[in-house]
Amino acid sequence: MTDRIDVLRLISRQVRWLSAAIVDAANRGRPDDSGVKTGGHQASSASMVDIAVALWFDQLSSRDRISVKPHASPVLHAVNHLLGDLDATYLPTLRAEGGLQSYPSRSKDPDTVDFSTGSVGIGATATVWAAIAHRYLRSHVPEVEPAGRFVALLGDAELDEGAIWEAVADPQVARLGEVLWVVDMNRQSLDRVVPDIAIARLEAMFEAAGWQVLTLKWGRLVSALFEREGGEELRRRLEEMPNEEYQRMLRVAPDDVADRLLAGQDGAAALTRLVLDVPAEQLAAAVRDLGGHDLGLLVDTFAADVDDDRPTVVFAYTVKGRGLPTEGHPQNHSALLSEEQMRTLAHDCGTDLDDPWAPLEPGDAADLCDVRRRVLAREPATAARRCASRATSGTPTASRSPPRPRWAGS
Ligand SMILES: Cc1ncc(C[n+]2csc(CCOP(=O)(O)OP(=O)(O)O)c2C)c(N)n1
Ligand SMILES: [Mg+2]
Repeated sequence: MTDRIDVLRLISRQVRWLSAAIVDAANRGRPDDSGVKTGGHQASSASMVDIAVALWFDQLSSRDRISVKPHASPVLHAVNHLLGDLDATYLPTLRAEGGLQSYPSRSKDPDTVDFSTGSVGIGATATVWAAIAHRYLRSHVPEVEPAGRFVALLGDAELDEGAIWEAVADPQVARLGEVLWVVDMNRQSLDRVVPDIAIARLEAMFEAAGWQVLTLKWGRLVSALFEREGGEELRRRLEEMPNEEYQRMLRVAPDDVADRLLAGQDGAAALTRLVLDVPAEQLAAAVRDLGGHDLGLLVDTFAADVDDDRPTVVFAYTVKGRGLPTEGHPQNHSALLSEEQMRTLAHDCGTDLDDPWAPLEPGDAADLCDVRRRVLAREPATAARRCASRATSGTPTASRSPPRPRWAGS
């Protein structure tokens, strides 16, 4: 039996593959004469894969509702596909008429989407207003069932939006323990590496508004190096490095990482000893070991550290384009992988570009998908919802067509 986190890693690899392949199929796979590319966001998706996998494949319950940053819609569809909620025939249809929408859409996408997103910031705040609306309904309509968590997965540039701060600072919101926001801190926006995200200021703003703030900066691999002699110096070097320099370091060959770390560090004897002692591949893995990619750390944090009596924001540090050849590149926002790059990615992910939607081989990862499909199966919306709707609108809703059942198999 494979370790639980190793199984999550296998699923993460498959979600990384599928989300890149969904965008690839929409572009290279659907040539069109207009000369205008279809587009899609492989790097924004790759950044959020591990956070999504930790939630859907370990943490979420069927009562939870989740909002996904607009440019990670391929991740949402890849997850829904693995959970049996989206047929493979839809996977090549991103941005095609009648197909998967550019951004998650409750009304137009064929699979389960809890919140429509697209205008950055708004989708995240919808979780807050949904939590308040649900509390109101529960207090007025006894049949309304308890909610789970209202979760938002945000891009870090969404924190530039005024709508976010209007929601964060609302006095009612500080009591909403069911709200959980996870910020994909890739420190990149549309077309630049954000030079100074002023994370401490953002943390203080959430804290001042009564939120619990959890920051997952480093994963457990590099944290173990921080414990060794010279480790404190390594941490300081990494944390004081400007984001541009950090992201450049991610793009050099493993053999060159030590030189990058030691550049300008003359006389740092303990740091030099540590860096030269760690094998190059391990050092390259360690410098990109950010909290938002450490599946064990993510599931433990979601399971144990999130308070129930106030909203929580998790700042999960990530690399934009994680695992893709565009990893950490300042111009990667809309970059599309070439056929050759897709072939290499397929190989790295244990799959085949010529059979991109092949299901997972029978085994632990496929079994976990089945288990999670059953756990996340939702009851079709029933009388309580219709009753709640009547209570608030004053009009009967029986003549409306019944809401479509969610999760396949439910
Ligand atoms: C209200 C609004 N303003 C601007 C945009 C254009 N826009 C699309 S994505 C984005 C930011 C992307 O950065 P981030 O949220 O950090 O996500 P990432 O791609 O880095 O994962 C912006 C400004 C938008 N969609 N909505
Ligand atoms: Mg970003």
